[in-house]
Amino acid sequence: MQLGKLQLKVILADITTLDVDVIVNAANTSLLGGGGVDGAIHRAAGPGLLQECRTLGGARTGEAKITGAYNLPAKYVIHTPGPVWHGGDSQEAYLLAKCWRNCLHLAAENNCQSIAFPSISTGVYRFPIKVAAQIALGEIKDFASSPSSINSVTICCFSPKDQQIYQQALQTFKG
Ligand code: AR6
Repeated sequence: MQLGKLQLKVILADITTLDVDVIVNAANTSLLGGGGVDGAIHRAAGPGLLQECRTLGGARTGEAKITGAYNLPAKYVIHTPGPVWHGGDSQEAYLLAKCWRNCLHLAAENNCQSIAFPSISTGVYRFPIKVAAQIALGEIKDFASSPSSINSVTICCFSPKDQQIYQQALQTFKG
């Protein structure tokens, strides 16, 4: 989908293999690694990433912090702790929107042209993926309405089912 000068696509891939300027890590507030996509990114990047993450002092849910990407093909990694799903009345939607927004702005501040996101919070953190997809698209669309360095946003899914959900959200998205 084309949103102004920004190209948005939904793909099925391992995010650690993507040759984009920045990949987003669905981290936890320690920013010191974990399982899921976080574990995969740290394994593929190598120990330099953890060393740099140790200097960051963690991050609050919804915040975003940038590091180098070490052995990854990307230039940078943006780490963002998504919200844990507690049923929907604990500001989960607001916090997930904040993750997507802060990552996009931080990537633009660092002059990135292309960014790839995993499905933040929908794994171990159990955020319902259909709701998450609407939130993600809303933030991308808002972001695309102002000029920035970013011309490509990729949502990188890790299962065909997840990919189908984001693709369907994209097709039916009205803003
Ligand atoms: N490439 C792309 N997506 C992936 C990959 C990969 N290599 N591996 C997993 N996913 P999760 P969360 C997908 O659980 O829910 C960690 O321990 C996965 O299928 O990684 O935000 C952190 O340290 C799912 O769709 O992140 C935190 O403690 C999506 O990535 C906690 O998990 C997110 O699932 C964060 O939980």
